[in-house]
Amino acid sequence: MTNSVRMAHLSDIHFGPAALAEVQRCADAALERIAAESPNAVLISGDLFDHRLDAHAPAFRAAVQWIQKLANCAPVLVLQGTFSHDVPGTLDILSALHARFSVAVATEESTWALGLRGWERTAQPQSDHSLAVFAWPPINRGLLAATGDVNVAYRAYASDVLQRAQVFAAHARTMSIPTVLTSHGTVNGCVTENGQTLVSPDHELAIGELFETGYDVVALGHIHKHQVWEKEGRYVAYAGSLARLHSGDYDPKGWIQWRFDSGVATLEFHTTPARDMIEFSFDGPPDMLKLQELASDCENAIVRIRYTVDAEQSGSVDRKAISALFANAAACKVEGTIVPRLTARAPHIAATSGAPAKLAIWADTQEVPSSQVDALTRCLQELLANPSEDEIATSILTRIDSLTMEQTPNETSSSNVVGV
Ligand SMILES: [Mn+2]
Repeated sequence: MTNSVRMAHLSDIHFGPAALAEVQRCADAALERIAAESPNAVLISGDLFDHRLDAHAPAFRAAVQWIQKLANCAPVLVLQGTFSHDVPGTLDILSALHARFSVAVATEESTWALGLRGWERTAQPQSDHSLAVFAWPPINRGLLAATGDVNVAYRAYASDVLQRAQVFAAHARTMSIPTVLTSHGTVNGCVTENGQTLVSPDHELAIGELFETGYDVVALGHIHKHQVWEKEGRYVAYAGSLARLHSGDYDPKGWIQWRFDSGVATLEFHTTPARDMIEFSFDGPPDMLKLQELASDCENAIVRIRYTVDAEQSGSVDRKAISALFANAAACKVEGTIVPRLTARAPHIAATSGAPAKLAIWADTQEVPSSQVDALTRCLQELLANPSEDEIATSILTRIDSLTMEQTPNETSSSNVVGV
């Protein structure tokens, strides 16, 4: 084995018709850099495709040609991604590609080692191997749910896989071969490209468990935000998507170059020329002249325009006209927030705090006689002093009772009146 090994780790390419120009530009930029750097191996940790594609679709051909060019630089290992993206069976064609090096496809749990002729599927790495990889692609969770709770079944399955992975890494380590665990799933506590933190015990991967497997590097796909965890010189990392695929994603896009020097792993993040994510924010209706001016710099960018207006102004915002200004952008999202207008019949009373002060202002404006103001103030103080509704109710009832008893005898209650 050699003392220094370099592996390019790319992920979530998403070749498909929707963003093909963007994906192609970023994929070509990565390819150019990889050709120049000449790493010992290339790993793609899932989601090469965006969805089911026909063999004659331009996006399918673009993906296959790109993989072939990568395989002219170094041996390529492609991991199965999410089933809705890498539809089962689609990746198999890649292993038939003719290139300087071979393309290996991992669609099931499998162990690989990098030899002189490229990736070899092997139960145990040998001393002439320079890198050992445990591939753990997604599985169909539905198949685990035959009996009982699917999440409980999944945890038991995952624990078995990680145990096998641990044994494989331990063996490689006895021969000082660098180890990589690659998977495609969600790490509990990771952050998405929209800045949302995903927390649930039902996510496929737990960061602590991944570190416990003892791999130098856990190279992940699925989450499009590039992020890295480090513990005692070992790493768990998402390469992130190669291109900017969604609105709200402000992060640099790219791929990781891993380097293993005499048992020490290091990483370098290489960015791709992903399109810009540009946001304009207005407090009030968007300034159309300003937007017209700004639109010329937004060609091919993902544009987000946010504004906050009150209910009366909302009708004056022409969202279609705003979108039309950004017709050259890759996407234009217009998001308006309407603030409901609070109406107060007596704004000076509404603006004053405390019921007694409000009462005083009201009495003043209504020219209420001072004796009545005093009585009302006393009532109010009494109400405010009473801690419970029950006490208020009891005191009112007591007062009604005493009023009834003070009734004069000639006052007759209506029930005693008989009509003739
Ligand atoms: Mn993906």
